[in-house]
Amino acid sequence: MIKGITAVRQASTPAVFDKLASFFSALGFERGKDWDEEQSRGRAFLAPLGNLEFIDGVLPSNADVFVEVTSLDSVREVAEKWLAQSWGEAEAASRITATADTDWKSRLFTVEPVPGVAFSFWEWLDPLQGKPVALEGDLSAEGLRFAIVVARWNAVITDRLLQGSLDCLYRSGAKKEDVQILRVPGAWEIPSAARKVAETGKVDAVITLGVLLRGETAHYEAIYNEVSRGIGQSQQETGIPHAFGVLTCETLEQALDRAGLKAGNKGFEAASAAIEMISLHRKVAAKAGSVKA
Ligand code: DLZ
Repeated sequence: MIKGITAVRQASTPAVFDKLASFFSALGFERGKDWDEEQSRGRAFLAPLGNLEFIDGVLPSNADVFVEVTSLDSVREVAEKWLAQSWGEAEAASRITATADTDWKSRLFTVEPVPGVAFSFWEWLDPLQGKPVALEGDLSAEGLRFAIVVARWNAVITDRLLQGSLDCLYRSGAKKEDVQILRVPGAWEIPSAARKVAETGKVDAVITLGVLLRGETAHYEAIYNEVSRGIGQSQQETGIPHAFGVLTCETLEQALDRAGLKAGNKGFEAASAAIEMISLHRKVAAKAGSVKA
């Protein structure tokens, strides 16, 4: 399963390393895991989305990292201020290009925080790109509290789902102390544990993980219906988002595919849905004037 892309850049000197870290911190990037060891130091900066693009044609700038932003002008202001402080007013101007339209309906400027290392920042002219305006949840889990209810039945698979959920939560900014894990015997017990923990009012979302295998489960349909109904009912009646990560498969092989092999990891997807739904609930409430998103 492909998990992410990391663009690694070697700083030519310790001073360049410090300058680059200072520049990206000033821009407000979310921080990743740093390290300081005898052989090397690392500073990590995260973005909600990453992709790798190969281009057959002319590049819009000499930068080899392009950062998509919203509010390009505000980003530019921060970059200019940082340049002026780091290099002085006179040199600052030579380290940043004018903001110009590109040929892909966006605006872009390029900045060289240190000589020979360039970054282009850009934003869409029409950020919605023709799509109707919609309220959508964000994918940051910073400061959010979660309960994961995971069934022990078919643990070889549910452990992988749990790993996927934790991976998503931590990489999205959740703190370890804000994630409770509740283990239950089987899928049948998930709704009751989910409801109990949701009712404590101490979690912002519940993630439910289990595996029902048709071949192994007598009254498979009846159990599945009751598990899904119970989780849905707990969600509706407590008002706390419940992500549904209960797999229903014909075979163990199919379940393994959905737990990190060929078909992604449904635990990861359920955690991501939980984060998004917390944010969406808050936005809807904020729009209605009751809570700050
Ligand atoms: C009993 C049972 C069976 C046959 N199959 C499954 C299954 O495929 N997946 C699962 O999560 N749990 C199964 N269980 C256990 C029930 O969910 C429940 O834990 C027990 O019946 C005890 O109430």
